[in-house]
Amino acid sequence: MERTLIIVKPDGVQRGLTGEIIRRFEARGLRIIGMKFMQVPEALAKKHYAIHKDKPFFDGLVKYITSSPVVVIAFEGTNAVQAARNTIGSTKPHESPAGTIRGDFALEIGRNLVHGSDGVENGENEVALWFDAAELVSWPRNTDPWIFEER
Ligand code: DAT
Ligand code: MG
Repeated sequence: MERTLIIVKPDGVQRGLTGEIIRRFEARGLRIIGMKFMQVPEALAKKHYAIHKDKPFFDGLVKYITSSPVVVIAFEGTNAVQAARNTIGSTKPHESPAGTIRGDFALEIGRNLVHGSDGVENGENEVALWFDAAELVSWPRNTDPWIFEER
């Protein structure tokens, strides 16, 4: 079972799109295993975006994600990482197809509403970075057999 870290970024929360964004992942079939509302500490933002630390947009990215509260969700599911990325859309919202979160609600790269892990290993690592083990709940959802095929 894969894990993916989703963040409703400050613009998503400020614009009142938190519910709409979570709804799409939930409707897709992903199972919530952790969720919290928080102001992101600068040190955590820098760790999360460490891969971009030498990019010209790094400082702006850290400023954006720490500028106002976010909602962080850990999801679990088969193919969770790629499925969530497809639900989110492209990094540049104006190139993102209609029907995706960014394609439906965003226009600019620096206001792209939502984060999702970009690989299976990153999904594991990001969930571990943002959540303590005690904040994650492992639970059998009654609809699981209707969403996850038995193998
Ligand atoms: P994504 O959020 O689609 O996973 P990413 O991991 O490549 O995209 O980059 C993280 C964030 O950094 C992205 O959501 C917006 C910002 N970003 C990426 N490339 C950028 C660029 N060329 N100019 C400005 N901001 C950029
Ligand atoms: Mg990314």
